[in-house]
Amino acid sequence: MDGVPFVSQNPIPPGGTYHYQFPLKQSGTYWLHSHYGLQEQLLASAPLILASEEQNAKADEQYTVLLSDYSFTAPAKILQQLKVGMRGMGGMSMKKIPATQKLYAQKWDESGGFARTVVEGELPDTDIKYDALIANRRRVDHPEVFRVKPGHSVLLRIIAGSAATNFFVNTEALSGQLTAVDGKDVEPVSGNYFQLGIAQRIDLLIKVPDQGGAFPIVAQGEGTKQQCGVVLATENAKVPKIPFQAEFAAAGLDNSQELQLKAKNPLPEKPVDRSLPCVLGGNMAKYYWTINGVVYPNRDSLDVKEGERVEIVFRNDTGMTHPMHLHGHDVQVTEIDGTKVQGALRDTVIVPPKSTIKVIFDANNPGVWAFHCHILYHAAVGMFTVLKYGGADTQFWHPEKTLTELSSGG
Ligand SMILES: [Cu+2]
Repeated sequence: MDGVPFVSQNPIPPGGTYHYQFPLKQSGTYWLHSHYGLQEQLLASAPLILASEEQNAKADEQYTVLLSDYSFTAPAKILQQLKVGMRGMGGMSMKKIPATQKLYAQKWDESGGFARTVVEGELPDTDIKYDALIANRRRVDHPEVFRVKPGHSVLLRIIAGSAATNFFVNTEALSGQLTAVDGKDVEPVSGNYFQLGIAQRIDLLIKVPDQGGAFPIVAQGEGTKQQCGVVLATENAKVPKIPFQAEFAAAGLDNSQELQLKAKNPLPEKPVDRSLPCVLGGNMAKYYWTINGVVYPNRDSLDVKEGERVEIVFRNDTGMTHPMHLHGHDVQVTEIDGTKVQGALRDTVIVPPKSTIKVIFDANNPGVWAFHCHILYHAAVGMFTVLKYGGADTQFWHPEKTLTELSSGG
């Protein structure tokens, strides 16, 4: 029961009720959102935290931060403007100005972990200029303040619930440990600057200094200076102002973080029974985005059989990063641009421009499952397909109705 209209259920009609029932097989940081039309952009979303005793024991306090992007323009109008090449509300022309500029990016070093650095580079391609980025529905001039105790360990569950914004999360003075991604534990990695793609989650374990104080946790959007955040503050600490804009725009997400991640509980060794190519293509000017050269719903499903070990080979032929999300399964990253890794288990995999990334999963959850780019407007124009098990119940799968759903505006 994952709520995808015309894939695994019918939409919930206005005034209707639907009971979702599912056994809890997992724990961790998740979120939920409308999968109908463009409603997700209207903040029809919420955190879904499945806490386990093991996770609760990790920290003295826990807080959840839901990051979103916000526009005063109706989502249907945003999509329409993208289609006529206006590149969102900023009215940017189609051709990117190639001039390089100073950008914030993530660097890795063995001693300190992930940190922020300044590089010379071009702005990454993004679709939309938003009016604001928000954290727990608040702008950065009015951030949520979590009152924490000096010396306490804090588990921050950070969720990129954005429609079209990839983030960098900056814990500034508080270096932390990345302990889980997409609800699944990884071998802890330290640092204070982390990548977080659309729909992904990171769990950060942070220690409040014994002397107390106020500590902003800031999330900056890829390709923009815009930022949002929350503040951890001990009693009586003066809460500092977080600026709306960072000094430099943030670079594009890349593979540097993913290359360092190791699943705590990797999938068992097993030969691959089936390899599914997943070529990401499209055209920014005409604004269509494809999987294996075709747009949804004009396409076949990707088919698997129960019990198989399946590999997906993502190859991104476009100039944009695509956060690829598979419903109903956790995939493990096994190869990044030719480098083999025992990577993280995830449900959303960032595929940067020109990258090839391999993941594996076990086909152990029969059904018809949505598989799509989690940039809302990419999925809406066709960067979407389904993973279908042989013999699965397809009673709700009506690809053609997806178009009706979209034209109704959401
Ligand atoms: Cu995409």
